[in-house]
Amino acid sequence: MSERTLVLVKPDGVRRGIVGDVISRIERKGLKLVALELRTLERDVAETHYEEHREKPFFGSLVEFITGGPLVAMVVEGPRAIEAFRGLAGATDPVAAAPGTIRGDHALEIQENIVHGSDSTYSAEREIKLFFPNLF
Ligand code: IDP
Repeated sequence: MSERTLVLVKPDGVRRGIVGDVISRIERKGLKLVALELRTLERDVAETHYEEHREKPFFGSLVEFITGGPLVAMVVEGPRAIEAFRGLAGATDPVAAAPGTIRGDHALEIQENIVHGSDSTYSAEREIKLFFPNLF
């Protein structure tokens, strides 16, 4: 059974020219792109996207970072796409992320960790609706 996940190449990934590598890993894995957009997030969209972190000390800085330049948003589809993409991304902290993963290969900072991938079917649906309201 196929499912969908929201993937972001965050502004650090776009700035550093890693978009092609991320898309290439998604396609190599056999996952399919069903929507893709380059955009700079408005503050309210960023705050909604990260609403589960609203009370965290890094929330303000995270919103500044994610709105600080263009990002690439994608909807990716395939069998267990949520788990499959999180496997490609690696652990949240890039220092702990395994080599061979996107974060393990490209980053050192926990905030500027290149990509986002939805963490559950509930978040995937919520995030896809937020970024691509016309897809449903
Ligand atoms: P995830 O992106 O791997 O699902 P979450 O814990 O949901 O990880 O955190 C969301 C994002 O918030 C992370 O990808 C990272 O950019 C940022 N973040 C998480 N923990 C910290 C922190 O301790 N300091 C600064 N930023 C953080």
